[in-house]
Amino acid sequence: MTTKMFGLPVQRTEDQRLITGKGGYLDDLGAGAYAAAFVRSPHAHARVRDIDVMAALEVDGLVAVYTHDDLTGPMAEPLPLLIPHPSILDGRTAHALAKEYVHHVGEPVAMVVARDRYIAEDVVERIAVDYEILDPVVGIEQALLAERVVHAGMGDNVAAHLVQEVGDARAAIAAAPNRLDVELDIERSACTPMEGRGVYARWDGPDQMLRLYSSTQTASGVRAAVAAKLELQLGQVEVVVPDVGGGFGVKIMHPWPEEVMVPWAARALGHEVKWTEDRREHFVAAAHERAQHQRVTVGFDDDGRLLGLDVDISHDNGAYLPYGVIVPIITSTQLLGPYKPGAYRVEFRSLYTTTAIVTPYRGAGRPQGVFAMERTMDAIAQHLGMDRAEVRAVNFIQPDEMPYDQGLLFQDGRPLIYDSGDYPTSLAMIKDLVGWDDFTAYREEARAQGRTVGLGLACYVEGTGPGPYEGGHVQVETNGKVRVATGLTSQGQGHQTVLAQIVADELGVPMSDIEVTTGDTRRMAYSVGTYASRGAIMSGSAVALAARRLREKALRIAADALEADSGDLEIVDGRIRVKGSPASGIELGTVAVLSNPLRYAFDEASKAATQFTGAADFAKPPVAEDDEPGLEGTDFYSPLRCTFASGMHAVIVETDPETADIKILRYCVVHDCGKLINPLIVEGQVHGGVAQGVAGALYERMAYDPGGQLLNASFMDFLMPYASEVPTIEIDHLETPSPLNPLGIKGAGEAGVIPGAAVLAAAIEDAEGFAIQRMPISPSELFHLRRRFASG
Ligand code: MCN
Repeated sequence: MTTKMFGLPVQRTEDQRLITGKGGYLDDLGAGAYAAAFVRSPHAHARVRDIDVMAALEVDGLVAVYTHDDLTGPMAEPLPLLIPHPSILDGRTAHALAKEYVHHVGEPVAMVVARDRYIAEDVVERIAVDYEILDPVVGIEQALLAERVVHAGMGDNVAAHLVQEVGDARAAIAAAPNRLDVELDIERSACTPMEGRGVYARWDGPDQMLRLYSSTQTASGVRAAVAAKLELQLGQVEVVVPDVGGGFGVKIMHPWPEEVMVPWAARALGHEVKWTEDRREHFVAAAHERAQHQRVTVGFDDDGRLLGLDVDISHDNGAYLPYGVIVPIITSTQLLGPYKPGAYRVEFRSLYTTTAIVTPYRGAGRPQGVFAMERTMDAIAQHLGMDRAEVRAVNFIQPDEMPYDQGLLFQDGRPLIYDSGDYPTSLAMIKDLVGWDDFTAYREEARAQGRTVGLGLACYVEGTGPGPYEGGHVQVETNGKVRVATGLTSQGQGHQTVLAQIVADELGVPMSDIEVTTGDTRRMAYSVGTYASRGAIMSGSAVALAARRLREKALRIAADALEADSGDLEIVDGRIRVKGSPASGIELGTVAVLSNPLRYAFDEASKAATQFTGAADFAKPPVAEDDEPGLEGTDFYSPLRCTFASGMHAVIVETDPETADIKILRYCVVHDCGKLINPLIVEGQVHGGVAQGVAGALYERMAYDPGGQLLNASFMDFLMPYASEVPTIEIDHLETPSPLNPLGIKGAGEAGVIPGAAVLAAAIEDAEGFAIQRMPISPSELFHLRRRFASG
C-alpha cells in the first residue's frame, strides 16, 4: 500500500536546496542588467519645487534619469487603489515618481539607471532636489487633531470612516449592571523579511513581450497592474517569481512604484533593468502596520457575560491608502474572537500621516483586535474578581452553535460567519498545557524565592483562506513524473512539500516523482496570491481537485487498455492496476503516452522520442469531442467564504524586580487549523509567528521623531529578537475540520503572531499588579510604569 502522505510530518523538500546555497533569489538574476536606484525624499512632507539633474549627467556610466515629467499616459497617473470600499472618504495613492508633493521620507522622486549600482547611487547623490518643506503629521494624535493636513485638498486626515452595529450596544451598556472603559495603544511595527523587495525586467522588442521577475507575493496581480500601466495586453507580460526570502505581507502590494518603473525603463531603453531594495529603503519606503489607538466600553453581568461592547478605533494608515481599509476592517470585525459580545458597535477612522504606508503585515489587523478584546476580558475578570479563563469560557460561542453569524460584514460585503471551531476544548487544552490550575502554587513558590512571575492567556479566531479563487494544474509526463503548478507564490512556507503530499495521495504516486511550481504566470495565468493564510486552503484544494480530475481520466484510459472497469482500478506507486490482481497493470507514464493520439513516448535510456504503434480505431476521431489530448487536469477552487482557524496562547513571564527585564519562562500554544497537512511545517509556521508576536510585544517599533524621520531604520537600531530572546514554544493541536473545503483545512501561516501582544501584556500585568495598556513594552517603560503605580 502507498503510505498516505496527508498528515505526515514530512521534511521540507525545498530545504536541501535552500540551505546549501542553491536558491535563486531576485538579486541572483540579471547579471548583465542595468541597475536602477531611486532619489528618495529626505522630508516627511514637502513640495518638490525643482529637480536639477545637470551635475548628474556628467557621470560616466549613467544611462538615464527619469522624473515624473517623463511619464505619460497611465504611468503619470496615481497607482491603483486596490480594494475600494464604501467607507473610503478620500482614497489617495502615490505616483510612481512623486508629482509635486512628497508625503513620507523615502518616497521616490526620481529614478536613475546606470551601468551598475555603484554608479547609479553616485548619480542619486548628485541630483539636487529643491523642496519646500511642509508640516509633518506624525502619529494618531496629531492626525486626529487635524491642525496639519497630509493631503492638499482635504479638510482633515480621515481617509476612511466606518461604523458597524449589531443591536443597540450603547443602550445595552447603559443598562448593564457593570461597565468598564479601557483605553489601549499599539505602536507601529513592520515585516522586515530577510530579503527586501526587488524587480528585474527584460523587454523582448521583436516579440513585444515583457518578462518580469519580482520578489512578490502576488505574481498575477503584478502582471495585471504592470500591463495596465505600460498599456500592454495581459498576454504580453509574464511574471516569474524566483525564490523569495520572506514576505510576511509587505510584498503583496501591487504594484509598488519600483515595480512599474523598472519594466517601463527596460522597455524605454531596450535593455534589462534591475532594482534590489537595500535595508534602509525597506525601512522607510516599504510598508508598516499595527499602529492603533482603541477605546473600548463594555457592559457585562455579574457572571462576566458580555451584554454590550462599543469599540472606537483610530488607525494610522500612513501616507497613502493603496490597500483601502483592509487592516482596520479586519481589526473591527475579527476582534470579537471566540466570543458572543451581546450588542456590538464598532467605529473606526483610518488616518493619513506623513509616514510610510500601512499594508497588511502577518496577522493583518488581528493582533490589534485581539489586544482590544483580551485586555477587556482581563479587565472584566479583575473587576469581578473572577478567574480569567472562566470569564472567557462564559462568553464562548459553543461548537453546537456553528455556523455562527456575528452579524457583521467583511471587506467584500459578505457576512462574517464562523464555520466551525471548538473553543471550550481549546481552553481545556491550553489550561492543561500551561498548568493553569497549578499556577497559584507556582507563584507562591517563586515569591518565596524573591521572584515575580505572571501568567497570561489570550484567545483569537482568524478568518483564513479568502477567495476569490486559486487554480491548480497537474500533468503526468510520459516518463511518469508529475508536474504540478499553482499560481500562488512561496516565501518560505514549504508549499512545494505540502502540495506534493496532497497530489501524492490523490494520484497514488511517490512524492519524489512530483515537482511543484509556484508563482509563474507562464504556468498558471489565473491566480491570486499568497496572503491571508490561504495557500493550503486555496491551492491545496485546487491541486487536489485537479489531481482528482486527472485521476479520473487516467483510470478511464487505463480501463480501456486493461479491458477492465475503471471502478475496479487503483493507483499504487505510480501504477494503475486491477484491485486484487496487482500483476495486471499499466504505468501512469504509459497512460500519459496513450492519452495523446500522437503517441510519442520519451525513452529515458536513449533520450529519444519513440513513436508508439498501437492499433487505431478508425471509427472514432483521434480525440473525442468532449476530451483533450494529454494526461493533465486543471481545476479551480473558489470558496463560499473564509474558514475560521482559532487558537489560544498562554505565557508565563518573570519580571526582574530591579531592572524590570521581562523574561518569558513558558510560551504555550493550542492551535486549530483544521486538518493538518504537515504538522512539522505548521509548527514551523507557528514558531515563526510567535517569534514575530514576541518581537512586536517586547522589542520592535518604528521610532519616528516628530519630524517624521525614522530614527531606527537599520538592523543596528531596530531591536529584533534573536534566537536567545525567542522562547521554546510548546504546541498542542486541535483539529476541527473545515466544512468549507474538500480537505477540511484552515490556514496556519499567521496564527502564531496574532495573540502575542495580548498574551504578553496579560502575563506582565499579572506579574506586576497594574494595568498594561500599551504595547510594545520595554524594560525601561515597565520601570517607569512601576514608579507611576507606586506613587499612586
Ligand atoms: N499548512 C498545513 N496544514 C494546514 C494549514 C497549513 O500543513 N491545515 C501548511 C501549508 O501547506 C503551508 C503552511 O502551512 O505550507 C502555511 O499555510 P497557510 O496557512 O495556508 O499560509 P500560506 O501558505 O497562504 O502562507 C501565507 C502566510 C502569511 S499570510 C504570511 S504573512 C506568512 C506566512 O504564511 N509569511 C511568511 N508564513 C511565512 N513563512 C515564511 N517562511 N515566510 C513568510 O514570508
